Amino acid sequence: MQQTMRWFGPNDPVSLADIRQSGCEGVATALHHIPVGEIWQLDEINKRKQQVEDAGMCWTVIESLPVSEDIKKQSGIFLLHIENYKQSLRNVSACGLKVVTYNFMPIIDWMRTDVSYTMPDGSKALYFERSAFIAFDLYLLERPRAGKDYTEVETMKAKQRFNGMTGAEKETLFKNALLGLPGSEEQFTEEQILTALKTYNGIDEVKLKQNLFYFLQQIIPVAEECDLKMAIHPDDPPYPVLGLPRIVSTEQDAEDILSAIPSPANGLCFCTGSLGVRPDNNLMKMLKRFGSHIHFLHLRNTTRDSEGNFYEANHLEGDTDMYAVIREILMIMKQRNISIPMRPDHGHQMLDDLMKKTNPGYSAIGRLRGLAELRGLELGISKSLNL
Ligand code: CS2
Ligand code: MN
Repeated sequence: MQQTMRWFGPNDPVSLADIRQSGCEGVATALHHIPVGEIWQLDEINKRKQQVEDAGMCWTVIESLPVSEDIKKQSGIFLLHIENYKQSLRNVSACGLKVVTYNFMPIIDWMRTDVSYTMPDGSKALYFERSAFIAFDLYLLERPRAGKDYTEVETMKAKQRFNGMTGAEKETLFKNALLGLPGSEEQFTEEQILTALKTYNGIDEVKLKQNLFYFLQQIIPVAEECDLKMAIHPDDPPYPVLGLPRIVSTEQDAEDILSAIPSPANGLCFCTGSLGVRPDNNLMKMLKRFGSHIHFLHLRNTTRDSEGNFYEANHLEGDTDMYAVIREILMIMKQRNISIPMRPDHGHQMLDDLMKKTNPGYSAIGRLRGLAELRGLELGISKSLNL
C-alpha cells in the first residue's frame, strides 16, 4: 500500500515536517480555504503541491474535493457548482494528481458524542454513544419529529442519560455532536442546524441517490478524460442521522453507485472504520466484490456493542480483522498490479499529544502508531506470502 497521512493544510497543528517522520510517502490534503462550490485554481493547487514536495513527500490523494449542499439537494446554483467541480477536476489533473476523495453526506460528515473518551491505557478515542446522541437530538437540539426515529426504550434511556448530565456535560455533548459540520470551528447554533436540516425536507434516500447519480453522470466522463479516479467515502456512521438520508452505507449502496455509472473512474474510498460500524456489512465480501474499484483506503478499527455504541479501537484491535483485510488488499493490488494509497484513518490522542490542541482523531502520535502497526502487518503478510 502507498502509505499516506492526512494533512489539513497550513493551519494543521501537525506540521508537514512531523508527518514526514511517520515514514509515509504521500500526503492526503485539500485546499480547505477555498469555499465549497468554487473552482480550485491551478496556482493554488500548485502552491500546495510544492509545499508538500518541499517537505519531502508527494501529494497523492485529494481529501476532499467537497460537494456542495446545492449539488446534493439539486437546489440553487447546483448546475454552476457541477461545472465548477468539473473545472477543479481538470485543474487538479493538470497538476498531476490522480485520486480524488469526496463524500455525499448531507450537512454533516462524521458524528460522535465524545471526542476524548478515555481508554484503559490513558489514551483518548472518539466515541459514539447512542443514548447520548439521542439525548442530543431530542432534548438539546429538540429536532421536530425526532421522537418517531427512536423506540420507547431508546427514548427512556436517553431521557435518563440526559437527566444525569451536568450543564457542562450537556454543552460539551452539543459541541461534539456538531463537530463534523463543515466549517464547524465557528460553533453552529441550534437554530442554524435546525434551519439546515429543514432544507432536506422532501429529500429521501431515493431522491438523494438520484442526485448523486446525476452528479456522477456529469463528472465521471471528465474524470475519465483526465485520468482521475474518484473515491466516494462512506457515511460515518453508516445509517441515517438526525432524519437525514444517507446513501453510502452498505454493500448494496456501493453496488448501486458503481453500477449506475460503470467506469474505472467511478470508485470507492474503502473506509473500514465507517463501514465496520454496521454488523451487517461484511467487509471481506465487500473487498472481494469491489476490489477493482477501490482507489483509496482508510484503515481504522471500531468496537461496537449491541446498544449501537462504538469507539475507535487501536488499528489492529476491534471488530475488523485487520490481518484479513490487509491480506485481501494485497491480493487485490497484485491482481491490479498497483499500490493503493492507504492512510491510518484517525488515531488515539496519546503521550505528549494529550497536552496539545489537536483536530479530533488527527493528532500525530496516535496516527503514527496506527501507521506503524499497519505497515508492519502489511510487511509481515507480504513476506510470508511471498508477494
Ligand atoms: C474522514 C472523513 O476524518 C474522517 O472521518 O474519514 O472526514 C473523510 O475525509 C471525508 O468524509 C471524505 O470526504
Ligand atoms: Mn474514513
